[in-house]
Amino acid sequence: MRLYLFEHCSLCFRVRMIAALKHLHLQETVVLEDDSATMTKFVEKRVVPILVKDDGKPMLESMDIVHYIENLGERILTGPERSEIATWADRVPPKLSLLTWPRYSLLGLPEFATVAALDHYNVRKRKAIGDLAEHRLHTRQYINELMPDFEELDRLIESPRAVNGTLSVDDIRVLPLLRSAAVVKGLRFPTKVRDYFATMMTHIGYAPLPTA
Ligand SMILES: N[C@@H](CCC(=O)N[C@@H](CS)C(=O)NCC(=O)O)C(=O)O
Repeated sequence: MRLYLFEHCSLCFRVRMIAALKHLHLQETVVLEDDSATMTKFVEKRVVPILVKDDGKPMLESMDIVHYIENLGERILTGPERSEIATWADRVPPKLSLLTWPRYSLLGLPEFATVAALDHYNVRKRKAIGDLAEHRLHTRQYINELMPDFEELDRLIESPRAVNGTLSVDDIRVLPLLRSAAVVKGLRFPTKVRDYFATMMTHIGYAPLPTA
């Protein structure tokens, strides 16, 4: 099976995470940010993650792909889910994107390997949220606005090896968002969040992304 992804994409990391937890090796192709042709070759729109299964059929939607992989062989996400975690994971991305989107293109990631790909991303994101450098100037304010969310998560984490004590879909919701947040230089996770992030990333064999 082959996963088409952007390195910075947290939804793509959901898929990489479940594959790693299940010790399942996925072939990976990092798509250049402006390479719409590769994405639309499988599906009618520009989107990643795309999982191309062994039978050649493409699959979309990160959580559908997670469930598909989870159901191959013995299940690993056997723990309970908590609605507070799902609510947290729905609430945080819009705030987080003001910190992360202006930074991803500074990290030397493979989807930005050409000037055209880099420009494509910067133009697209500027259209979505405005001037990226301007947003970086507001870093301290945005971090301060996010800290209550991380403090809430700190109170919710039950174990550094699973947010609810036993691995569950909630871990797939949370860890990729922490991986994204960790690109922000100056954002310091509270203790339990930091331990959870470090333990889980080591467990699945991924280094954090660079910071900026
Ligand atoms: N609901 C989809 C959303 C996927 C999604 O929004 N992917 C983003 C990258 S993180 C994307 O492909 N955006 C379109 C683009 O880059 O043009 C999922 O969970 O897989």
